Amino acid sequence: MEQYILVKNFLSTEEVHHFLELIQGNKGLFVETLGRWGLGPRYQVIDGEVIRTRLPEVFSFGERRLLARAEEMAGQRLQWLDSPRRSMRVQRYTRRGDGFRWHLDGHTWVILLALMNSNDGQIHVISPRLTRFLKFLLYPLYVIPQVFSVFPHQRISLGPGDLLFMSGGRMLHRGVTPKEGGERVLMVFTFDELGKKHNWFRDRIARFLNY
Ligand SMILES: O=C(O)CCC(=O)C(=O)O
Ligand SMILES: [Fe+2]
Repeated sequence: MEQYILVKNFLSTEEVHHFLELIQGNKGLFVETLGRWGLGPRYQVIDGEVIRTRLPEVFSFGERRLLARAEEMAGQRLQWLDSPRRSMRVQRYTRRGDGFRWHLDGHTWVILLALMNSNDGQIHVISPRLTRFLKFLLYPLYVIPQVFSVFPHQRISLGPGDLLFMSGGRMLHRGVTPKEGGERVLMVFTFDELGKKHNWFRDRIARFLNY
């Protein structure tokens, strides 16, 4: 799989409504990230540990419907990211400028499942091939990640129910919110190759940066 797989309407309209209602009814669970002086992501998040205890339906949905599907799409055996906190998340972007700078995920694979996108939010991705060259610039250019935008990238919009599967660990990507008003809500599920050992160092960095 060279790029990514987009599955339109992976969730039915009823399922989308159901999850949205569940999440709206638990808005108090969202924690707002501060974006670490503009370097980290800015968004609202419910982390995987909270999902397990307070939104068990989202957790079991992931277990039931997504792991096998992700393996099929990746063409290999996978495991959930070995961090209960970061293996699943619900993410919400409501303000212009909310989102993620160009980055690589600490885990190899990710499913982004959109429930709502009324602010034209997008995910921008750079191909794995180009990423192989550019990733060496990621840390030297840490404070000016915008420079990656000059390289060719694809812009993906997910509508309610759409699923995006990609190798977020091998493709530079970012999430953008171009306008004020409306909101984008994603359920995020993360996977590694079967047998991959947890990298505590990367986890510490990710935790520091809030993603
Ligand atoms: O906002 C997005 O669409 C991208 C999210 C993302 O890259 C992540 O959660 O690691
Ligand atoms: Fe990411």
